[in-house]
Amino acid sequence: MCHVEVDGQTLQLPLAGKLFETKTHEKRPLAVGDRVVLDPTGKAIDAILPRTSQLHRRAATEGEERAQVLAANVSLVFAVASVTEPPFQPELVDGLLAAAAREKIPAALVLTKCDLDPAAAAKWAAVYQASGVRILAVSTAPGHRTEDTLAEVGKLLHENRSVLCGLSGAGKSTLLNAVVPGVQLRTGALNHIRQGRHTTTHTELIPLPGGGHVLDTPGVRNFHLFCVGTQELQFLFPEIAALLPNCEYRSCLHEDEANCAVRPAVQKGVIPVSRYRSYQTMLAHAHEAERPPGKSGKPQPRGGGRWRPRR
Ligand SMILES: Nc1nc2c(ncn2[C@@H]2O[C@H](COP(=O)(O)OP(=O)(O)OP(=O)(O)O)[C@@H](O)[C@H]2O)c(=O)[nH]1
Ligand SMILES: [Mg+2]
Ligand SMILES: [Zn+2]
Repeated sequence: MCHVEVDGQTLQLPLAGKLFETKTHEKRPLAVGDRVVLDPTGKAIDAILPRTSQLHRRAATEGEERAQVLAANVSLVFAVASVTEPPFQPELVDGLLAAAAREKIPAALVLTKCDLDPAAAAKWAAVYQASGVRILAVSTAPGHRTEDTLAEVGKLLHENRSVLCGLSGAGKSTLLNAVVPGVQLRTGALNHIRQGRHTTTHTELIPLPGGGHVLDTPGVRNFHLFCVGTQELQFLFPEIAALLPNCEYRSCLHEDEANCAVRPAVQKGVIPVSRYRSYQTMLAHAHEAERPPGKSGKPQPRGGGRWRPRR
């Protein structure tokens, strides 16, 4: 059953059986944020309209590689990460930002809990300065509210159909409660989170009074790109791609090629080490996926052929 907004009312409707029969690379036929067509009776979902964008990751299941779409038809991705408690996880943030870049969805990095560690907030803001995303350092703690950046988040929320994504306990639901009057989402205590429990348990599309829609998602532990190509990857890291013209080889992947411009930039601190490490990890997986079938021992994407991102 799905919740479908029809003429301002939310109905609970089933999916037509045929939607489960089409074999695709996706884990589920429908994603939160999808636009659908109902059957003539108006009692079931008959078709899913093509998506304008989708935030998706490699599904965490064993066996065949599948894509899990976390949000469909979004115009802005908020990567929400606390600067401490839980600690900032660069690989998760970089995976999210890369997935957004791949779909050409603008992204913003929200650094939460700045009241707890202002120095860490400044450090991570500096790391992402050249990453091409807007950085918003916020605190929602009473007495420490960062009114200016919270107002910026509010403005972006009202202008977009956004998705908030990040680690459990990062403060996604708290952020929405703090900036959107009338929204009262359940938020979790930290001891809860330390035990690995999520507070938000399913993704919901919330219409905002004053315009815009937002998808609050349950925390994710990782964000790996689905079927990404080795040559495509650097273009998802703008500060790395910017140096490609200075590398000797146009096909340089900035691993151990001669006269690469990227590695010295990492050594000099021009490219943050954590960003380059994330790139390396993603590249290792992309190499693995590009190996011919049988040699890698890894499952190949369903349908054989290379999956291409939307343009
Ligand atoms: N000190 C401080 N604590 C915060 C801030 N933002 C959120 N928190 C706390 O962080 C905890 C987790 O917040 P949630 O909003 O439930 O986190 P979430 O990202 O929605 O977590 P999931 O729903 O499990 O994905 C709560 O105890 C919040 O009070 C902040 O700016 N400062
Ligand atoms: Mg939540
Ligand atoms: Zn290079």
